[in-house]
Order: sequence, then C-alpha cells, then structure tokens
Amino acid sequence: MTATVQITMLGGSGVGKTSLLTSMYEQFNATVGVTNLQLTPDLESSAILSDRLAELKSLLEDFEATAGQGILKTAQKRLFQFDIGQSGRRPSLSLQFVDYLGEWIDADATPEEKLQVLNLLRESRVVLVAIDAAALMEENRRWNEKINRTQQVTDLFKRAYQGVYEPRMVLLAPVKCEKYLSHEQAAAELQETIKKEYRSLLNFLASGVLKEKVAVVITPVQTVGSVIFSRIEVRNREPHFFFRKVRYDSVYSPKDSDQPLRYLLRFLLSMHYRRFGRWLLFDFLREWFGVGHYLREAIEEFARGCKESQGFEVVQGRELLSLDHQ
Ligand SMILES: Nc1nc2c(ncn2[C@@H]2O[C@H](COP(=O)(O)OP(=O)(O)OP(=O)(O)O)[C@@H](O)[C@H]2O)c(=O)[nH]1
Ligand SMILES: [Mg+2]
Repeated sequence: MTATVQITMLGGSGVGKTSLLTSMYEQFNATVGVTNLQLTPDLESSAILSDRLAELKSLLEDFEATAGQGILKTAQKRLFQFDIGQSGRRPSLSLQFVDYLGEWIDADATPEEKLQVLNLLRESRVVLVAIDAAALMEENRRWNEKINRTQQVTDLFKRAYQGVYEPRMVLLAPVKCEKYLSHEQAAAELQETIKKEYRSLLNFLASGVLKEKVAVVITPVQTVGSVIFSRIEVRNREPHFFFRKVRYDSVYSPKDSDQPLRYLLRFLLSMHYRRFGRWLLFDFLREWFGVGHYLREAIEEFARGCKESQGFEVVQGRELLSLDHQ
C-alpha cells in the first residue's frame, strides 16, 4: 500500500517557490542516495523541473529576480509527484508537491483562488513557506509585506489550522539569501528578522494543541548561489530587485537546497514509521522488521545531515522529527 502525502509550496508571486522546488529536486539523488531508499519522480515532473533547472543555470550576469524573469512564470497549479521506498521494492510513500501561482494570494485574487490555497494548506502535511530574503532584509523591510505577504500567510494558517489532528510541518525557507549567509553574524540577523516578522505566525503555531502537533523549522536556501543582491529600482511604485553574479563567469551553485528535503523526509518518514508500525504489528511482523529497519536507518541518516546553526533552527516540535518519542 502506498500512502500519499501532500506538500504545499506557499508564498507570494515571484518569491521563489518554483526555484526552491527545482533546486530541491536537483538534490534528491545526492540526499537520498546515501540511504537504502530510492526517490523516483514521475516523468512529467522530471521533465518540467529539468526545464526550470536549465533556466536557473542560464541566468544572466545581472538579472531581475521577479516572476517571469530568469525562469518561466508558473501559469497553472501543478502537482509534482515523487515516489519513495526501499530500493528495488514497491514505493511505500508518495510525495506530492503542489506548486501554485503566487498571484492566488495577492490582494486581487478571486475568492475561488484564495479558497484553493486555503484548502491546499488544510490538506497538506508539510508546508514550505518560501520567503524572499531580499524583500525581508533590504531598505528597512519596506517591501516585505508587499512581496512576502506575511500577514496574509499568517491569516491563511490561522484559518487552515483549526482542528489539526495529525502532525504537520511548517518549513520557513528564506530564499535569495546569498548576501545574508555570507558570514555568521549576517545569518543570525536573517534568523532574528524572520522570527520578528513572522512572530504572529510563530505565536499562533506555538499556541494550544498546535504546539505538540506542528514542527517548525527555519531552513535558508540559496537556490542560485553564485549571485548576490545588487539593487532595488522603483518604477511606478513597484520595486524591482536585481541580482548579479559574484564573478562574470560564476556558474549555478545552489547551497543547502538539500536541507528542506532532509527535514521533510525526516519528519514524514518518522510519521510513516509510527503509523506503519501500528498496523503492521498485527500481521506482517516479519516484513515489518525489514521495513522498519531501513526506515529507521534512513531517518537517522537524514537527521545526521540536518543543519542547526548558521541560520538554521528547529523552532518547535523536535520530538516530531525523531523516533525516540513514540
Ligand atoms: N538570487 C536569487 N534569485 C532567485 C532565487 N530563487 C529565485 N530567484 C529568482 O526569482 C525569480 C522568481 O522565482 P520563481 O521560482 O519563479 O518564483 P515563484 O514564487 O514560483 O513565482 P510564481 O510562480 O509567479 O508565484 C526567478 O526567476 C529567479 O530569477 C535565489 O535563491 N536567489
Ligand atoms: Mg512558480
């Protein structure tokens, strides 16, 4: 039996959701390959993500980091499916990443579009909130609300997470953060700013039953890597964020894009292990030992590679990421 879990990429238009998913996809094999697991994308997902990857690899020396510039703008909601299981066996878990159009949470989105996002959040086991770090950090946070829509993201969670029964994970993933991870002090500043700007969301997730049910992790990712924030140009009151390559011949070199994937798999496999364990105990005890063993090993392997410093932090719900707590 294959269990399916849904994962939503959340964030305003152009913050970097599709790029984040692309750079995670690129890391799948390197991250999972060291375990006894295999991750297999469906053919359409791998074809589309390979195209996005090619675009990320061919960014210009000086480019504007907005939807439709650099990489193709997401034109419709898409599901990317990846099956995961013991190498050579039938997959036991299927991951479905949902990538939607950031415009759906814009002020002028239709009620139907907003409702779709709300339903996605309700149904998703894991939510990756892509946060445009340049909009968050530059010019005294002046553009943060406009681009990251922090308040709206918070309100969406408040509505979606009423009556949450099963464990969830929220990954706050600052992207476009090359400049802010250049040294330890800058990384700490990024981390603090996130906690400050998302305080209302974090407080909500730490309230009542949610505290035990929701794991929250901050995982900064450089989905391009070899570029740095350059300037903001304002035209017709709209900000345009520009980045440039560190050197004219710099090549695409994403950093830490394996991290959200590691945390995500650590959480999902721990949950899968606990759930699987309950019903398998009756019948397939012998097989379970085999299955249980490879899952345990994989979870421990992912945990070993999870970063917890230089901007990374498990804000709450550490027990949901481990097998010690049953
Ligand atoms: N410097 C830098 N630029 C990035 C990074 N991630 C994304 N970008 C740029 O931001 C642009 C928009 O990224 P997308 O991934 O399309 O954003 P999105 O959130 O999927 O946008 P919609 O699909 O329109 O909602 C890309 O064309 C890249 O040029 C990053 O980590 N660093
Ligand atoms: Mg997109």
